[in-house]
Amino acid sequence: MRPNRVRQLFAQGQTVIAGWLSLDSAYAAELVGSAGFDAVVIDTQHGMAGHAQMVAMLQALSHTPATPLVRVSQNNLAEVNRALDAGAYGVICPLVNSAAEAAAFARACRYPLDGVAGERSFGPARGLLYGGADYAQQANHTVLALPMVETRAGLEALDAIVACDGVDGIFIGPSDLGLALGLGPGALHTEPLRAQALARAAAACRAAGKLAGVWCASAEMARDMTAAGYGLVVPGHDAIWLKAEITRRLAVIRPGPSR
Ligand code: 3PY
Ligand code: MG
Repeated sequence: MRPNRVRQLFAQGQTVIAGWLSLDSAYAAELVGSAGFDAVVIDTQHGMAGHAQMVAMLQALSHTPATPLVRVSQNNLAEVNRALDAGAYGVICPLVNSAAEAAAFARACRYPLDGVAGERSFGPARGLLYGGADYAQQANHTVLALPMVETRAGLEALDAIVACDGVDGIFIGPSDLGLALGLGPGALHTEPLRAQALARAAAACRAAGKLAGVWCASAEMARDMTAAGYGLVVPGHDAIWLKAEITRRLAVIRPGPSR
C-alpha cells in the first residue's frame, strides 16, 4: 500500500505541515496539493464541499505529493467510512467529547481484522485505487484516526482520549477551544488560558507517543505551535489565503482603508 507520509514524518520526528481546503474546488485541491505541503485536509465540516466534491478533490490530490486527509462533519460511522472509501488516508473528527466517542470514531476507521476492534465496513472503492491492491491488509495500520479536542468535555477527557486504542493522535481546534474556555472564537494562541490548554494537549500526546495536531490562524501561530511540540500544523486555509492576497494587492493599487 502507498505509505502514509504523515505517519512516516511523525515516526522520523519531523513536523507535518498541512494545507486545508475550505473551497469546494478540485482545482484548488490540485493547486494546494502541489504547493509543497506534506498533507492536505479537505474540510467537510465548515468547508463548502459535499460528498461529490470531496471525491473530486481527493482525485485531484492523488496527482500531488500531499497525503489526502478529510475532516468529517460529525462522528458518524457512515460518514467516516465514505471518506476512507473515497481515498482519505486519515480522518479528523470534530467535537469529540469523551474516550467513548473517541473509541467509536477509531473503530469506524478500522476493519475488524487480525483482532482489531473495528467497525469499518468493507468497500474501499477509491481507497484501493489510491492505496494499492493490498489496501485491505494494510489500511488499519496506514490510515490515521485523529479526534478533535475542542470542547470543555473533550478537554476534561484529554488524557483518556489520547490513550484510546486506535487513536493515532489528536487535533486541536483553537476557535472552538476558545469558546469552551469562555474566551470567544478566534485563535489567539498567545492568550494565556488557550496557550495553557494547547501546551497541555501537546504534552499529553508527547507522553503517549501520539501525534499532536492543531489548526492555526496564521503562519506565525503554526511556527509557534511547532516550537510548542505540535507535530502537525495547518497554517490557515485556502479561503483565508485567497482573501489575504486579494486584500494585499488591492492595498498596493488603492492605498487607504479597504472597502
Ligand atoms: C476550530 O478552531 O475550532 C477548528 O475546528 C479549526 O478548523
Ligand atoms: Mg472546531
